[in-house]
Amino acid sequence: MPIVDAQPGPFAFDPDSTALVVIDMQRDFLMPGGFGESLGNDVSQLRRTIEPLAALMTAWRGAGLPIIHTREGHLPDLSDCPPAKLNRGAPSMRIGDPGAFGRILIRGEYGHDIVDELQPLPGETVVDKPGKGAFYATDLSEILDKLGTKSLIVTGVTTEVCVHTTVREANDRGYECLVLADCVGSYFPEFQHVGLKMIAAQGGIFGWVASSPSVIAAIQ
Ligand code: C5J
Repeated sequence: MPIVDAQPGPFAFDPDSTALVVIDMQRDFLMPGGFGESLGNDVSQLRRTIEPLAALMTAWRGAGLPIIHTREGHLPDLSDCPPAKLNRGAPSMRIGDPGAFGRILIRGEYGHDIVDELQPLPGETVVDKPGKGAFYATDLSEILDKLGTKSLIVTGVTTEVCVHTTVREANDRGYECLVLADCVGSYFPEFQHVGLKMIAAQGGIFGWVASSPSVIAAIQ
């Protein structure tokens, strides 16, 4: 059983029952000129995850293990977007408004899709989610059950929002979660720091934290 050096202690996982989850690596969040940057965010804080994540995905695919990509977004008629979420961005930039890369966070738009460097391969699972957590209003549980998944390696953006929400949901559903510090990103360095600490605190209250080279080494 591969073992990864992690916080708060070693993380052991069976690759045959482990999935790599790549959360919301979408152009709307990561691209210069896009939605995230237009809100005043520093996208370089997210973009630093692209290179290590690409290397991890290559190794993960090379080992024949499953990758699950997620995208946060909504139907074009916004019927799956609660008013409380929609109105949060008013009046400047709201979900569904025209942005530099199409309507913001709307399924099918260029900005809603995953950045070129991390595009899913044909046959890989892409879960479209209307919420922050990847389990809410999706069939992720059923997908993981079919794969026989017990452990998740969690990556993506943003650390304190969709990564955290998904890890908390997964933890409550009985999954062991390892979050990779170099493959998750926040626009806010202090949230990145504290967000990771919160996961591994109190003996790993939501999971473990490690870095991608140790996972790559463990599966080779
Ligand atoms: C946000 C996300 N931050 N993927 N989405 O709205 O974390």
